[in-house]
Amino acid sequence: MARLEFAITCALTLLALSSVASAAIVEHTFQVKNLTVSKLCHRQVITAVNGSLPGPTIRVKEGDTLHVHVVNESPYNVTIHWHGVFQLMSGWADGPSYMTQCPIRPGSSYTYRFTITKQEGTLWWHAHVSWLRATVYGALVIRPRSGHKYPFPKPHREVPILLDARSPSLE
Ligand SMILES: [Cu+2]
Repeated sequence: MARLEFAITCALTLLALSSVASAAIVEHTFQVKNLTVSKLCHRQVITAVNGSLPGPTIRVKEGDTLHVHVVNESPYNVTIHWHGVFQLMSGWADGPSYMTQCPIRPGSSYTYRFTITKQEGTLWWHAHVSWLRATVYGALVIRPRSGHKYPFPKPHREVPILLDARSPSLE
């Protein structure tokens, strides 16, 4: 009986270690600051991440832990909402300002740390304070962990499509 318990314990330990071993820590730095863009012959100052609109696409596998260092060099308070991420045991990293965290003040930084658990697909991240969400956003692509299949036929090709959510008042 003791041998059976030992064998079961070893099997469970190996199973736990194999799921941990396939996960990674994915790190990004978001530099939030103002920049001037030209669109339809109109110059405008916007706030964006890493100087691009939309901001960087984050690619992870299910089970990975995401570390995103947000450096706020804009003149505004900012938070980043990880839209649709379950945030199991990491609700404080969800991002809505004044709900799960105080805003990241101008000149300050904050690191979001959370594990993507039990979900796959394409989500998005965006600022969750005032109208910054109009220009501070990007895609979050979650692929199945190594050795696991997509919950649907594997796509031939993937192209994230982000719709611009700018307010008419910013046009
Ligand atoms: Cu959201």
